[in-house]
Amino acid sequence: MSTFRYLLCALALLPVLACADGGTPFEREVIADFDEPWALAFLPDGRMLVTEKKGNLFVVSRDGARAGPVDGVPDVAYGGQGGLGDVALHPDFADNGLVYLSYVESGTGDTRGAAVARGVLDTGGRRPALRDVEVIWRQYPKVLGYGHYGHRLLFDDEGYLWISSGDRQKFTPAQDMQANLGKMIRLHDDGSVPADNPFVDYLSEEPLVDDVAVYGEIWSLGHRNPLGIALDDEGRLWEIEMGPAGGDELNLIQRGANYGYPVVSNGEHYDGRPMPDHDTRPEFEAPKTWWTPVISPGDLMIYRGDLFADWRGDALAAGLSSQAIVRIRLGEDSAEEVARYPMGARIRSVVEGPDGALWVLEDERRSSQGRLLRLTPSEG
Ligand SMILES: [Ca+2]
Ligand SMILES: [Ca+2]
Repeated sequence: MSTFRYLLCALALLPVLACADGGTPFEREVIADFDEPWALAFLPDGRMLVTEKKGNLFVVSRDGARAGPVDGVPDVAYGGQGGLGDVALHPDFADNGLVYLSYVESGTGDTRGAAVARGVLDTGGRRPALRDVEVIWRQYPKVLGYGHYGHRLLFDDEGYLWISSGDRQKFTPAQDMQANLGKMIRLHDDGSVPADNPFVDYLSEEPLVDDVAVYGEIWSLGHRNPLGIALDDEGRLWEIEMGPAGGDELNLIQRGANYGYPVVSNGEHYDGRPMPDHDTRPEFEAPKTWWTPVISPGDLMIYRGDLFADWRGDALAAGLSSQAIVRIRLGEDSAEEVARYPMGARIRSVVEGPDGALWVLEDERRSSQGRLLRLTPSEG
């Protein structure tokens, strides 16, 4: 920051955004408007796939021009926190064209649950399309309600598909090995269960419900609403989840670990009843950092680029209620918020582009649609 700008900031003569940090504030470029955008993924040719919660998928070019909506996207059950969710490319997308989508589907009697489908993206026709769409995973059981689907997607460096599965606001399923709610899920790319998952040999003491066994899918349990997952340079998986009243968590995901919800949380119940804190039950894996008041994380990424060189290895959380991007320094066994950048809008997602810029989805703005922004370091 220049001395001149520092003085203006110190005297509060500049908008807070320009003074958000002693390091690098942003230049913002508005790329396009979207209706409740939820997720963004870059194609190898530099275009993007953008999802809108109501069920539309678009192919978007660098200047904001869009093709679509893409045909063949599954019907989604839109409402509350649910609809079309995340989008991810298969690690071999350049060869197989496979695109993965998470979304909410209806069940019997107004129940709902998240699902993950994949299909081959065809951008050769007049209108882009997904072909050969197949569902490869479903939340189990489907329950009433419209919240806490989680359903972020991530492929790791070994080609495994990770799905963050929320507790559907039902609390106890997060500790129930007969449900895949409130869990981190690890699968092969076709949805089958890797033989080295921690609970493949789990023996239930209770009879199976509906003859469905989901233990094998589970990598970790005791999560509430995990809305962001990201890999660091060492291949470690970090996860960010919304706490109840207080207690948003950033967790380092360990094989077979239990993250405690709803037995413990550093937040409390919304009705004011206390929920024991993590330090009362050391057998549960504690968060590496946590927030009260909450930031309401919508997504998580770890920066690897050159544009914001000082940030390499730091995590960035998209903040919904906090209307901010939160920068978190990750340590070997710790994490710490080091900066918070006010954005003036609920931030649903932050993604690093191939150019090293931050591509940001606003969830919504006052009485208007969400936007796609591109952030670069400001001069000076
Ligand atoms: Ca926890
Ligand atoms: Ca508590």
